[in-house]
Amino acid sequence: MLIMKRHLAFLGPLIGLAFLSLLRSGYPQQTAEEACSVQILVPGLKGDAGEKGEKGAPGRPGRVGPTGEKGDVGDKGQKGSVGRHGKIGPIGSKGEKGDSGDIGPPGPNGEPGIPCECSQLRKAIGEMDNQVTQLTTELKFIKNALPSPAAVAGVRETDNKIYLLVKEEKRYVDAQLSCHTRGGILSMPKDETSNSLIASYITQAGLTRVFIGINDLEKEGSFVYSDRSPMQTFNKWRNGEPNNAYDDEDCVEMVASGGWNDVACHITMYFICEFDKENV
Ligand code: GN1
Ligand code: CA
Ligand code: CA
Repeated sequence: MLIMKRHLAFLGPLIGLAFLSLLRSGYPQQTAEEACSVQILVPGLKGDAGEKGEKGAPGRPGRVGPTGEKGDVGDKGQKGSVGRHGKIGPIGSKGEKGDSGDIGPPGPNGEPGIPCECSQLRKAIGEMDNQVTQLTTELKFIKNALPSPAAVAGVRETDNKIYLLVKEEKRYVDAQLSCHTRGGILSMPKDETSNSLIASYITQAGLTRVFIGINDLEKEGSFVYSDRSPMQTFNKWRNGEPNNAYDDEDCVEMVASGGWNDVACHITMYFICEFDKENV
């Protein structure tokens, strides 16, 4: 077979092709002697058409076609499932203060204290008791042995009030302050009895006028007593008063006759304080 192939190469491709064709078409194999002899091989007649072959394997996918036209918008899809929780938001502003809580239970008992030295305290209390007893006795003497406390102190009194003439020239506000310091208030004649008593007090002292506790400092023309109670129907205004003269009269004086007159608060004069007997 090796020898045959060498001869075929020598005779040229045409002969080789013809020989191959014979081999494939089923001709009997030649011997070495036959192959060496000079022969011209020519193609035979075209055979009959063979039977239709079996269906071949599917071809390769074709090339990607051009982009088609945009279709109509489809129907709305179904609602998706709930998404994941979002990130925690920023801290909110401080809320309003809440109501107070209930009162808690009582705490535990404290440590026992150091025993006190009571004898000194008992002694001091005993001394004070003695002083109170002595003072009570003296006060009883003053109240009972003399005609009246008014006679002692130069004051005037009604059933429930005591009036004190203070012979210090002061402006209205300072007079009021002075009465407060003494535990009283600038006198407030709220009825005929008290007004008459104050008037006689002024006369007996040889005076012409004193400050009393009436003013319209807060609202012009709206007179109130020094305890801020509004003036009632009772009044003792002199004829033509109150006139708020010079647009500057917001305090009130009582003259010896018992009449009232509004005057400037910055002028100075004596004044009369009154005290509740309950508080004396
Ligand atoms: C006094 O200063 P004169 O006479 O104008 C008084 C007034 C009276 C007035 C009555 C400081 O004013 O308050 O309304 O008399 N002023 C003083 O005529 O006393
Ligand atoms: Ca006035
Ligand atoms: Ca006046």
